Amino acid sequence: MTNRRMFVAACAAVLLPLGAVAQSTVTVSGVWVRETVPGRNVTAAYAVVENPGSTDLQITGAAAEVAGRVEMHEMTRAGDMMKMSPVKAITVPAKGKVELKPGGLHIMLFDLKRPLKEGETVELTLTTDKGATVKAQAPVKKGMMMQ
Ligand SMILES: [Cu+2]
Repeated sequence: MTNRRMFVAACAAVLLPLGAVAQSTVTVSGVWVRETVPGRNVTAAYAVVENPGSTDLQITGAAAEVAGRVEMHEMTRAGDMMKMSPVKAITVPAKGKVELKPGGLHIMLFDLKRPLKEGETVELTLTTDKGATVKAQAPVKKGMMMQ
């Protein structure tokens, strides 16, 4: 009898966190941060954000230890020019993904506390509208100039 009760308790402990994850969080892969240009304390971060759950989620916040201020941006074409503007939230569709990439949606890091060099790693934190927080270790890489 004692054994059976312990088994049930162990199952409950494993199942509860998994259920919560499936509903409220996103997974982040392919994350990277662009190496800073000398003299500039601004850069951008990119990632693929997937939503394994069955309801749409929104990324409503982004933060980085190295940046004083972080915004989510989108690039849009205005005639021959690309222009970027802040967005309040990025929707990640249920069972789908959003790609944050050069020339599209991206995360902008302002007021960097130090220059970022290829080879180091920066911690990024994303927050969803359901209150989940996802941390990712983003390697710093050289990239094209286009943000
Ligand atoms: Cu930007």
